Amino acid sequence: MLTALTRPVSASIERCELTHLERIPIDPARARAQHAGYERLLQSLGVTVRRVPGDDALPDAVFIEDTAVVLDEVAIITRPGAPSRRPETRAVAEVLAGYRPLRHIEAPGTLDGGDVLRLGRTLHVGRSSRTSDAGIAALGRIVAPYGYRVVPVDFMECLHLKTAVTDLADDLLLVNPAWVVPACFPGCRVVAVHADEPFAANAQRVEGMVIHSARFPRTTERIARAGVDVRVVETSELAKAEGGVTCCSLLFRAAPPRG
Ligand code: CIR
Repeated sequence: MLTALTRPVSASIERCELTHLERIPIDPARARAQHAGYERLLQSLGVTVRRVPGDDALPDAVFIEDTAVVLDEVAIITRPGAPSRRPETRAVAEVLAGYRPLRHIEAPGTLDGGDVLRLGRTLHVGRSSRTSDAGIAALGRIVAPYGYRVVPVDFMECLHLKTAVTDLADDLLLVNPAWVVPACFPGCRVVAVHADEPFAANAQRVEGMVIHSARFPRTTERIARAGVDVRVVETSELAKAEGGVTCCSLLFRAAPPRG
């Protein structure tokens, strides 16, 4: 059973962190409607959606991916790179504790879940303005006993590694080659984003399917041509807050919660 933890759009989303985008007005009601569409799509694909309680004091709370890295064996609660986002982890940890043993990234390390791309037993971790070498090293120490290896990856011009590259299948990646070098992921075939759609490399695998943003039709077409079953969802309002599709959930295989 696949479970997705999501978190509601905060009334304060207009005060979100922004790194590579200009601030433009965000309509929280429209963002909520798009987020609900995303949750409905997950449900239609057979995913159990569980909402972590919202908190209007936390503008970026909807981007729950950044607060944890959930593996089959353990969940790692992150220490987000943006100080404004650190209080987001508490409520997520409370819910995740029902599904996995918890470990934590401790100060001074920082790590955002959006920088962690898991390919099999390898965690590719982007070095970013949010994720520090100390955070990457701490993650490596936590996951090594479970048989995972951590590989740091350099990328540029976007917020998180998973803005630049995500997986479409076990050996197939969706990449913006201007932002991350595909050779960082040996043995994988690559679908490149359309040149007019640089932000299109963020897609989310759900069972045999992939969720992609309706903002990038030319890249969606390339994904479909690669033989991938792709479903689209509106994300224009959340994109103004520098969010994509993966960042709106923590997706993991779960037995029913323990407590
Ligand atoms: C931030 O800057 O932290 C948020 N406004 C957007 C986070 C998006 N997260 C993600 O792509 N994993």
